[in-house]
Amino acid sequence: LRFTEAIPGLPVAEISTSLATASVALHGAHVLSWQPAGQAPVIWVSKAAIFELGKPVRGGVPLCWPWFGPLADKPMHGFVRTMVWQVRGAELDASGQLVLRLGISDDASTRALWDFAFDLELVVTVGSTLTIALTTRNTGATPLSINQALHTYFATSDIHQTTVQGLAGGSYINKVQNFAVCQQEGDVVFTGETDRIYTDTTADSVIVDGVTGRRIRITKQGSASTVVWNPWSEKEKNIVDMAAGEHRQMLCVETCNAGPDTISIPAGGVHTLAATISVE
Ligand code: TA6
Repeated sequence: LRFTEAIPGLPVAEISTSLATASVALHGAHVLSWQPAGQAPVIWVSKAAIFELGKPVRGGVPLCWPWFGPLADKPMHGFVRTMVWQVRGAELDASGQLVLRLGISDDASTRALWDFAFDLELVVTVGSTLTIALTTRNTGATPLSINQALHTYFATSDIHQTTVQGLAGGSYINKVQNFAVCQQEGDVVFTGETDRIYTDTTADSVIVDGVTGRRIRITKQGSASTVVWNPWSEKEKNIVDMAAGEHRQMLCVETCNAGPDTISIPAGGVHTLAATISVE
């Protein structure tokens, strides 16, 4: 583990073990890459991504918290993806995985946007699997109500030949159809802009890359909703930090507490949202 600062003010933890390489920016506690030994990169970052203090990064694993999506005149997807997090610890566990702990808690800037006391800790466990666990602790005297997402961008060879298994039979809120509630029949396939909150699902999702045959499994905890997103060719043009045609090589499958899956945390209580990503 070493910290680099290619861009002043934006330190990145670079992790390299016999099991995998990974990088995590302290800005946003943002996982930027993970590559298990012998595998192609699993996480996608745009070639046009902007690395600047206060700006979210297009790709990797942005943390959406304490709300998901837009909220009045406040920052989209909450405010912690653009805060600078503190390193709370880094150690190798018994199986040779590097465990990195980052944290933040409320301060004047967070209170101005959301007037609650909290402590947030992100534990990233880098090995032949990748586990990302975000723990919210209510350090105040009143209950907290949150929505959140591990807004994970995955790399794929060709979105037209990519499917997502594990969501069949479930219902979803279709953001590209005026929030209509729809039913998922069979695997998810991509034929246009896709922006869906699958509600009431705790199941694993498996991304199948039809070109390479690679399967990426996402196992989750503390989550009853999954978001699937691809902006497709038209929306992509309006996203300044995405290059032309890049929607073909990415998709987001997000471990969430989104939509009706809202989490209430009593004073002194704790909730952990976690995803384990493995390659099959
Ligand atoms: O998770 C899907 C989504 O909420 C989409 O609606 C889309 O806007 C995306 O997130 C990206 O949001 P961002 O603020 O990172 O541009």
